[in-house]
Amino acid sequence: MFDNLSEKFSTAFKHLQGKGKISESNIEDALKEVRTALLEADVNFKVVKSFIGSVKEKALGEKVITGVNPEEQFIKIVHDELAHVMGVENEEVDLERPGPVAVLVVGLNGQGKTTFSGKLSLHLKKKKNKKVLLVPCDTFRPAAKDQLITLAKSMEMDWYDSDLGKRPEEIAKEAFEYSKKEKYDVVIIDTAGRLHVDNELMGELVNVKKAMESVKPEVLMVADAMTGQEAVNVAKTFHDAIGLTGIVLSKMDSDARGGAALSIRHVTGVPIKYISTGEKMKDLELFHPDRLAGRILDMGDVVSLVEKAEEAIDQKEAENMMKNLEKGRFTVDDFMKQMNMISKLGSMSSILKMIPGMGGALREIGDLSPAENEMDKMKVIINSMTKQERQDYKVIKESRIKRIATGSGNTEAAVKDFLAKFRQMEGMMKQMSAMFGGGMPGMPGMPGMPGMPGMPGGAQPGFRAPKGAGKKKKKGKGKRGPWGGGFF
Ligand SMILES: Nc1nc2c(ncn2[C@@H]2O[C@H](COP(=O)(O)OP(=O)(O)O)[C@@H](O)[C@H]2O)c(=O)[nH]1
Ligand SMILES: [Mg+2]
Repeated sequence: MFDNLSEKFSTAFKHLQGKGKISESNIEDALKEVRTALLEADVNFKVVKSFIGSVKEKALGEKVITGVNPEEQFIKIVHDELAHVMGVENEEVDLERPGPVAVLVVGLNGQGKTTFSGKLSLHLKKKKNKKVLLVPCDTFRPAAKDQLITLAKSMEMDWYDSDLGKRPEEIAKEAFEYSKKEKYDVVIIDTAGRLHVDNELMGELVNVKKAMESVKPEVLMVADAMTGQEAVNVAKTFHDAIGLTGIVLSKMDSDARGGAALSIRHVTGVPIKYISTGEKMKDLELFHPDRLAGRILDMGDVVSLVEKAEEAIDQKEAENMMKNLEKGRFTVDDFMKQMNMISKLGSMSSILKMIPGMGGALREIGDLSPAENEMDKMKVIINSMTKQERQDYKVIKESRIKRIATGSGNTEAAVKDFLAKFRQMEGMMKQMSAMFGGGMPGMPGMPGMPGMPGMPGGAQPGFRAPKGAGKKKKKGKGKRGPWGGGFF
């Protein structure tokens, strides 16, 4: 996400390194590079112009704060301005009204409407405790109905058996009546798209919207973030024709240049409500402009990381592991559980990018897939071990090594290599648990992982955490989170 932009910004900020204070002449070069970076990221030129104007005004108007160097000050101003152009904090679908709440999901073909409809249903059911009905309403591409139903079934979500022979507005109305009768809280209607904006599509959507008018539907447009300003233009057309209440940026996991995220709100006036970050149903995030600004500037996004960790990590499992560790025990089973927890958080690079300063380090390292492959290889080896072996790897001698190698499709050398690495890890865990008197949180480092960067030594000089980072309130889960510094 935003890799190019991050890189360009970090070069721009270097212009202010070692300067005593911000002045008109010394921010000139930095501003020029920020401007180029934004334009290259396909940000709308009007947005760029107003962005640069505000940053300049604020930078020159800033009081000299002792102890804060100009580079840090400038980064902070750019950060706040980025958050500002992306819009308001975390507006979600409005659920505070008498239901059922109707949500129309609109957009062109292939943008991620059906996927988002599924994701939103899961989010509202799991996080908001809502009874949700999914309604296929794409009469243009009938296969979309099966796609939505398959998703619904995989999540045990209710769906409406739409009659695709009817007109979309009829389907929407019928489904809504049904949801009233069955006391649903939210009805998500997955509408049809087209390859391009055309009158037929707009007419169809206007009719669906009209049919729902009395219940003031939420109208969310899904826009592929990779398409940059094109997405912005489409959003504007949709908004003018049917009136949007929110935008969903999809495919933010791909190499989005940033143009859509940074322009769409400014140009259309419609708030971004969600971002879609992958093909899986759980890959949905609420829109937090300040956190996204932090990610763009390589400040990481520790708050989101902690939230993800809290969701993915089984508290009980983590506590058991802690108890083992306090006794100085670290088994292959524990290691496997840790690797599984990490995998649940997402790809390694996506996790690392949320850590302040790691974006830069990642760019230097490049591909992290060797480390991920290594983890997968280890898992296969562990899966070929018996329960006893996982509890006490020391029983593994020559004949067992042979068996594990054959079972996992590896060479004996690979199994031995794994055991050697594990022994090293075990030693480290013991050392750490002694050092911290057992108070050390979960994740061990993984020695010998190829391509694994070290601690955020690659942090940018003069880095400052964004305001509010790490201020997250404790959720009463005990003082010592299951999640700790070790792995990173
Ligand atoms: N990587 C990625 N792929 C996505 C995301 N959202 C949707 N897709 C993929 O994009 C394709 C089109 O999505 P779909 O929901 O069918 O689009 P629709 O035509 O607008 O309903 C599918 O292959 C999805 O798996 C996302 O956030 N990230
Ligand atoms: Mg679809």
